[in-house]
Amino acid sequence: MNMDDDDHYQSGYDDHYQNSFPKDFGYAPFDGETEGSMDPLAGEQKPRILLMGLRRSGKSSIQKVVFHKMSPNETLFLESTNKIIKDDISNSSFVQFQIWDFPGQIDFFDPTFDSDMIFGGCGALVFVIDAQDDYMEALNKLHATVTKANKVNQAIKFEVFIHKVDGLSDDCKMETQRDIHTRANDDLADAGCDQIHLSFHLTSIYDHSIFEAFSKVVQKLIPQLPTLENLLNILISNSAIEKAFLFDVVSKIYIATDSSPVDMQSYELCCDMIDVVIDVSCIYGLREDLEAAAFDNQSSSLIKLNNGTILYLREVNKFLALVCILREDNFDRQGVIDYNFLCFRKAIQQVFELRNKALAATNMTNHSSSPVSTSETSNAPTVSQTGTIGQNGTVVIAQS
Ligand SMILES: Nc1nc2c(ncn2[C@@H]2O[C@H](COP(=O)(O)OP(=O)(O)OP(=O)(O)O)[C@@H](O)[C@H]2O)c(=O)[nH]1
Ligand SMILES: [Mg+2]
Repeated sequence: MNMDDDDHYQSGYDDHYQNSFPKDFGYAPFDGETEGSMDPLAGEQKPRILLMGLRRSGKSSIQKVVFHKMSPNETLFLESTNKIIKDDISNSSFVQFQIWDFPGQIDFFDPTFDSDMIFGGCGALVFVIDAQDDYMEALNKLHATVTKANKVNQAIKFEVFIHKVDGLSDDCKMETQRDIHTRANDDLADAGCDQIHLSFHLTSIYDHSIFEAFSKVVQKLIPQLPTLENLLNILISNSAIEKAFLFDVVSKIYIATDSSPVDMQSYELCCDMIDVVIDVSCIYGLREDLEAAAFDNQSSSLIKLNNGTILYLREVNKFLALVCILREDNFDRQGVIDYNFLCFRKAIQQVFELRNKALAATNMTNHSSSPVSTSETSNAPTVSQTGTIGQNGTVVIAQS
């Protein structure tokens, strides 16, 4: 690459960096006017994730860091939120939802607080607790929030983020989690609400834990998750891959992984790989076409680590990338892996097609504001161990 013109290079880099993705790739701000657009999940129908918790617990920071690429240090300058901020996350066909960021001081007993409307279409409620602060008040608020929300909508998934754990030692993290877990569940049991299930996550915006936790929250809202996991399991077992993640490239949320346990280091490695690929692509990609995606159907990358491990990234569609971790010895037969990947990609496309067809059909026949249809799960291709996909075409994965 010719780097003779430093200024040009620099400004090109900045432009590119800031526009890492084509406009329709990023997350557009919610304008509340999505009805009537071509988006099959337009307007009310997108499931909602609510971010609640006391003031200064870190709600807006989480939303900005995960979905708007804000650097953690910049969150120091965020102002307190004084009204509900609705953010439409429409980057991927699988990850389509709205995030509602609430002000810390929201009062459920205020007559203007319409709990039916707010909790009605809600898929998940993320309650953020500042672990560096005294959390007794936060636990009271958590209890009040969860019981109120559960009365309105029993389908809500409750996710408690024990947040800002970057300031705590490992022992302290565990102790805090245990304490919060016990107290929150005891409060629910005392109130006779044992049926409410809370999931707990230790999070911080200063490492990958917040992305990991959000991945798990989002995965619970994806009806096709079992199909995706099944496809990943088939792919890795037939290709001698150790671990595979299906990533939403913009947010670095993984929307599915195979069923082997996730270790944080592997996830971080894969996140870092996506950053490297996007950055290199921004710098060295075709500059004359700034709108060209830093991530497109040509995107693929292979990184060899000095411990005999390989990271392998392939584009699955406009929004999704498959990132695999495998041993170098097993990469000898790259042809088989690549063939299997193509089968995997085809299967994913079929899942998308079915989903879009089901949504389009629902939209044609029904304009009511029912929550996102899960009817496609019944139509979704079923995957058997041989890798055959339903009646919509056969995908046979080769044995490595
Ligand atoms: N150490 C640490 N600080 C954090 C973390 N997340 C957020 N913060 C800081 O917490 C402060 C409050 O963050 P906000 O995101 O504004 O909190 P909020 O919950 O939206 O507050 P309100 O809008 O007033 O309800 C900011 O100074 C952030 O930098 C974290 O993971 N670790
Ligand atoms: Mg805020």
